[in-house]
Amino acid sequence: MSDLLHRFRVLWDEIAPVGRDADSGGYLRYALAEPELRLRAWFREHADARGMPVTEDGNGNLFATWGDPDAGDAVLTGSHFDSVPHGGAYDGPLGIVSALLAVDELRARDRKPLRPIIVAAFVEEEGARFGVPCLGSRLLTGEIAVDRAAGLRDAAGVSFAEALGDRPAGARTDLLSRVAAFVELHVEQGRALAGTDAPVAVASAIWPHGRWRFEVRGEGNHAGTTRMGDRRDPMLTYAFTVLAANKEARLRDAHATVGRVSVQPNATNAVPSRVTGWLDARAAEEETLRGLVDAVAAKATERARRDGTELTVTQESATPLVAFDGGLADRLARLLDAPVLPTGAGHDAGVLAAHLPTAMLFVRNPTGVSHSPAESATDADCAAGVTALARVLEELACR
Ligand code: HGY
Ligand code: MN
Ligand code: MN
Ligand code: MN
Repeated sequence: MSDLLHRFRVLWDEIAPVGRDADSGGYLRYALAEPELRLRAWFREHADARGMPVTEDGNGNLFATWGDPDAGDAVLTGSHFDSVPHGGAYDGPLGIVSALLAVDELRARDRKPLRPIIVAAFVEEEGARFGVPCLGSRLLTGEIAVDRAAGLRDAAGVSFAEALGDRPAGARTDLLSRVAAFVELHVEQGRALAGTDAPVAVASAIWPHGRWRFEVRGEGNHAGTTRMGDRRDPMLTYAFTVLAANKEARLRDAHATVGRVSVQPNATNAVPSRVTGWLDARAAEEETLRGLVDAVAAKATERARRDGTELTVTQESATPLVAFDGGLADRLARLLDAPVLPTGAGHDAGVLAAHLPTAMLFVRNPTGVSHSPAESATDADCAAGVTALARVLEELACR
């Protein structure tokens, strides 16, 4: 294991500085923008060094193949490079680095792929640049049409199509018709493994979740001359909505987060004309999730009426409950002697699970914190993750 520890550390030291913000220690890796482009170049370089041809599907997803592409349906693995703003180091890249090292492990044991093993780097998994999470995997499955994605714009107004640049036209490839299974390794993003003696777990399910935009319009006005009774202040309706989301989530043992807000005109001495907040809501069951969002929308609507503001609620993305392939999950849990656990975090695996047998491996995160610079994993656990992934790929694809 010490050799693997060393090889993990070498690769990790190469990518860890890329896109890391010196002040926060978090990562600013936006899809198809400079730091993430460097990681994509790193991926190509390391695939080339392993003799793994790299293809791009025109939607920005990268695929590196080990073995004869015509030898049968492939086993797909990998994850994403992009991060949330000031996100952690492991969320995404760990799955890609581990996949490359797992191929190395299998080669070192002189294993030969009976069917091709493809390592994927999916584009825009976090939705931090273009607003739609798992954009790359949803384009691959056809869940999102290429022309709808092409028009998505980032904060600077750059469209996804422009960001793709002169890559081949975003035709939906038929890759998935030639894939037998997908296995994504990912850092665990909660505390389920922290404090246990299990460095690796197998995923059973992903909670249903989605994103809703709450746009509140009121009357912009002067902070100094407008009496409180004369105001139609959208910030009031917004603030109440955040408190209602928090309360309704607690009542249902669900999760509600408003982590992003935009204010017009966003001036200290002006009553806002418009306040937009994005609700990220998640729950163990669909019905609970629907009840949560309906309750928050109803309370926000009532409050808007009182404040004299106009509220528009728009669902921007939805991920239904993902129940991973139970047979595959049990088989891998037995193979690895690993626990099985659900997660509230979305993943490309959650998108692909609707289209092919899919599994996830989680690597222990001692802090249990994610989407933050405090996200963590020890080298030993990461090496254990590589060993587990190699074992799974050997079981599914090698002789
Ligand atoms: O938001 C999520 O759950 C994932 O990390 N993109
Ligand atoms: Mn994430
Ligand atoms: Mn992720
Ligand atoms: Mn993911």
